[in-house]
Amino acid sequence: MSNEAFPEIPTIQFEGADSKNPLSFKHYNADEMVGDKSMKDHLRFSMAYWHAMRNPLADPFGVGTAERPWDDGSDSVENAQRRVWVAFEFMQKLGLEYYCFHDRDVAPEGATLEESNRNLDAVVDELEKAQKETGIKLLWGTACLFVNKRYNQGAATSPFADVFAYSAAQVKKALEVTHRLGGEGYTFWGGREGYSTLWNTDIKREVNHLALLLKMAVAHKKKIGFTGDFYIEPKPKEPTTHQYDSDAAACLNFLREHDLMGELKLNLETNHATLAGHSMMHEMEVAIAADSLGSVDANTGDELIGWDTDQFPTDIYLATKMMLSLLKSGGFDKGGLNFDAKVRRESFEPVDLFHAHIGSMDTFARGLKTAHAILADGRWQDFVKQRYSTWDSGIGKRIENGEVGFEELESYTFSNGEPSVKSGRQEMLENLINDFI
Ligand code: XUL
Ligand code: CO
Repeated sequence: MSNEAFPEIPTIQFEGADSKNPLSFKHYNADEMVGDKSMKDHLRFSMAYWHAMRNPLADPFGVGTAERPWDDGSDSVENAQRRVWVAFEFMQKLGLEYYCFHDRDVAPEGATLEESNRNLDAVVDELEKAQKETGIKLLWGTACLFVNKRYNQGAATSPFADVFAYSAAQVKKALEVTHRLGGEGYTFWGGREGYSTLWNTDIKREVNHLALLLKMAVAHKKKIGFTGDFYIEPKPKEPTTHQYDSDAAACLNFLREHDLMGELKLNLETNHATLAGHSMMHEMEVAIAADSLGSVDANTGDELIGWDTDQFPTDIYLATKMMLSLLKSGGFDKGGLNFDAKVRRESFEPVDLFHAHIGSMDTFARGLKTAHAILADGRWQDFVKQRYSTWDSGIGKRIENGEVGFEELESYTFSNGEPSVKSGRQEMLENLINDFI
């Protein structure tokens, strides 16, 4: 018997747009150059361990449906170690060069923190071996501070100091194993760092505690010599009624208030942007404007369902917009596109995990090529540059340089008269973008 988990599924190849083979890439051609980088180096695709390997595909009304024949269903360390090799076979067959994990997705939680740490070390031994054997790398690690009952009222923002202490100890270990595995980043998603009701909540104290935990993490990062990037992942709600890291702007404001700008960037997730009432392009542009775009959790929501459905992204227009923002900002440094997405409960067979990743990788390949073509054409950026050209000389330049105040602008306007204002040409620009899709 083969010890492969997916014996029927070959390594997925690029076969081009005319291929009828659903287990092939139609657009993602890893080594094809787009501008000065290969597709794989632009996109830096990553598998989310928690969804691809651990999601049972349950919903609030029904049990998990996922068929995962390699998994014995137990919470043993041996099962977790076996699963590592399944994950790496899966990533190799798809050409995914990165993965992301929470401490508790890869290894079972024990009865004490010491036991949890031992379990984690035993699985990290396997992850380290598998990384060496395959060349697959860790994009980022994180600590799961939201599943265990102790975190029901928050982790760093729990009203109970001992819970804060436990969280800090858990983050310390997760950071150390991320460092050991050569992770390029470390993410903080504040799953329960918010409130369910304001009747029992001291916001000022809680938010200060969150900043304290992050400052301790920054200090520990320096102490152990971890050179990866730190990210905060915004999300406005779910499971809490309100999460403090609600969107990119709120996170940036929090970082500025607590002197943490420059220490943490943002890991933006498409479905979280939607839940915040923003487009993903908005979130990306806000982060880029503050030099704080770190990484992306690529998925999509459903306009008709109000929660975080974490679907695999297949919308080429959305991917084009994301790639435009990304390329314009100079591309990923240590971040990547992590598929924080799950197959539908109805898509319960192992092969569905392949279809899902193939579709999204092809979608982003198309988005990348389209965005590159738009930027190479130049008309879009030229329009935007021209729109602001009155700031490049004359009175605009003097205002930007801080050389004039109200008095000068009053006398300028007395002599200049009514300003000349031109059309924003929204429809023309929308048509221009569509010409490339
Ligand atoms: C939850 C979510 C998390 C983070 C990591 O909505 O996105 O999986 O990405 O904790
Ligand atoms: Co996420």
